[in-house]
Amino acid sequence: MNEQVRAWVRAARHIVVLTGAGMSAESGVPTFRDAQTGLWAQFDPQQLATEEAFRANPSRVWDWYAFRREMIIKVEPNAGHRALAAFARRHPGRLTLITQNVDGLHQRAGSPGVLALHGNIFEDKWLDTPKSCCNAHAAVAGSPPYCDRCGNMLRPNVVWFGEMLPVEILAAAEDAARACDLMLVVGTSGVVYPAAGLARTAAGKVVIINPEPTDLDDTADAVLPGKAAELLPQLLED
Ligand code: BJW
Repeated sequence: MNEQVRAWVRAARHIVVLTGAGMSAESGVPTFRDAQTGLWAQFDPQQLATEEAFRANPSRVWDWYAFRREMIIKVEPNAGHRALAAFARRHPGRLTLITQNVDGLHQRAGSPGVLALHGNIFEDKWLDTPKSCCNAHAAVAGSPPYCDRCGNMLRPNVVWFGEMLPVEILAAAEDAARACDLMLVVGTSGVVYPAAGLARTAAGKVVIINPEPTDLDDTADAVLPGKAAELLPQLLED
């Protein structure tokens, strides 16, 4: 089956790669939904990944993201991230990389034009619409930092449940999915929408790369049971 998929890669004029948390698992970043080690195995997403949770307990949510930032800053892109970046360098314009990950590892590996659907954990933004007094550089240090004039708080620039994805990035991802001849869906459980819906609207063949079954397997032309950092370098070498 790998040989069949390698042939599809070689023949495809426009490849879309949609990645999720499993893409970074071999770098040492926990996934969300793994039953033993996933982030949600220890924490309830509704208590951490919603605006409502942040407003109810800002320091708890801020500290959880601060903990994850400290963890992610210490890890490195893996062979899968590097294989994607190298392919894009060798084949300019042939690969569109869409990620649900907020860890920035694709960008650190050198992938150009990454469409980051769920934001960037290393950026902050104001919780409420900023007023003229809100200056992120002058925010009072705290957990979370805040504006000393109006009390507005900084929050991580990630997309929580119930929030809209960045409109232009989602539109570009949808266009790419509708125009591709091959989509590789790597390391995602496929349960979170609208990201998972991209695989269902892909114009071309869909290949799942994941050691476990996913909610998107029914839409796939091929399922490769394996790990991202092992399979991507094999599939993407010329
Ligand atoms: C490996 C591996 C290895 C391990 N190699 N693989 C339609 C139907 C149903 C519900 C909805 C719907 N449309 C919208 C919704 C609601 C909601 C949703 O999807 N809910 C479902 C959970 C039921 N969606 C939203 O709320 C979205 N917003 C939205 O729709 O706005 C529109 C709107 C707004 C208001 C009113 C009306 C409409 C926003 C979703 C935001 C998701 N945010 C999070 C948190 C980001 C910040 C943070 O990091 O804290 O994004 S949740 C979390 O899940 C994170 C991830 O990006 C996302 C996806 O998870 P992912 O990447 O798939 O990880 P896992 O852990 O689930 O899977 C890892 C996989 O890797 C596993 O399969 C492993 O086997 C595998 N793996 N090792 C390869 N080595």
